[in-house]
Amino acid sequence: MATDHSHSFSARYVHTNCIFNIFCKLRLMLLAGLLLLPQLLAAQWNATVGSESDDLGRQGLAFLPNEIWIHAGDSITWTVAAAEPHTVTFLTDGQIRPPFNVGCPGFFTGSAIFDGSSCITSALLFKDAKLTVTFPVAGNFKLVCLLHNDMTGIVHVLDLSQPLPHDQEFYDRLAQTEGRALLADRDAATPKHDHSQNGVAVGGGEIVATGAGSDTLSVMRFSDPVITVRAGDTVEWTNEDSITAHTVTFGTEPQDPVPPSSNVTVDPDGARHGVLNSISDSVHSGFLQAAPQDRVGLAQASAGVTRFRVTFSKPGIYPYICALHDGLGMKGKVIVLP
Ligand SMILES: [Cu+2]
Repeated sequence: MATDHSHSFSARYVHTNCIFNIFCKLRLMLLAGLLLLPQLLAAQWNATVGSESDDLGRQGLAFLPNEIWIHAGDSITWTVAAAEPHTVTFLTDGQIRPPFNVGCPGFFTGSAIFDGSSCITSALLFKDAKLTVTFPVAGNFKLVCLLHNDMTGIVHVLDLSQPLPHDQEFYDRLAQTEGRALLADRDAATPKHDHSQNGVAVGGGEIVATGAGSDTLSVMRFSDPVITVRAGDTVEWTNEDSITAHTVTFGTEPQDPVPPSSNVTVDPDGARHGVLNSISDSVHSGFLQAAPQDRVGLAQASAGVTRFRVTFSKPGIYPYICALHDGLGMKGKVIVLP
């Protein structure tokens, strides 16, 4: 008992003394610094999501840069840089890909930690929205967007003993170059399978393979935004984008854009078909979208519906939109002459 008492007395004495001793104070600060060192060493990286042309018509669906090397304990902040929304998502290996509005399930807002053991995702992030992810353990982690199938990247998280190949400045430059290169791809918006006299391509796109996954360019435009036909003619729209869904919507926009409106029938070749008898009529194609690519071990996907036809029985001017991308300027007009 006596020893204990004297020990605590002497510790208190030393501690009290320490407050007035400048060297002792420095030693305490050094100790505190050493304890905080791992946090001080952890770096904060920045990356962008998406790129776009000035008129918003070309959207680069990509993580920019597409691949990044960091240390365990570091964080990356992804900021959306385009009008098309995206998610920042890390699923676990073998996890079934969930719909974007379900999350994985649920969503993280602001920040998240990913160590490969349980998934994390943001909700849809619109322009300037961010998600910061901290990676506490080493590993190579696949990054995906739940809205766009072929928009993937990789984060390489290295042990602290490993050197990092690049700095933030390098990634900033790479993000710019990758984003611009994707938008500059000119052949993506050229209609390739226009077999109809009154054909309009609905968007266009290209998937670009990178060492870390894939970037996608989607052109959110109708190839001939104004087309002139005669009463009784049929116009045919074809979605030529590799992954992005579009619609052709005349009149009132439906609540649910996925199915076609009830006045749409199916032609023998699988194309959807509507008839407009007046400029005040409504007709909606529903989602026009390519079938997803098949993969070994998964059920074959059925053929996608990419084509929509509308027959115009009366003269007039018929404006229409893509219900998903009219905000990006995806609008058109059919002028029907007598
Ligand atoms: Cu669209």
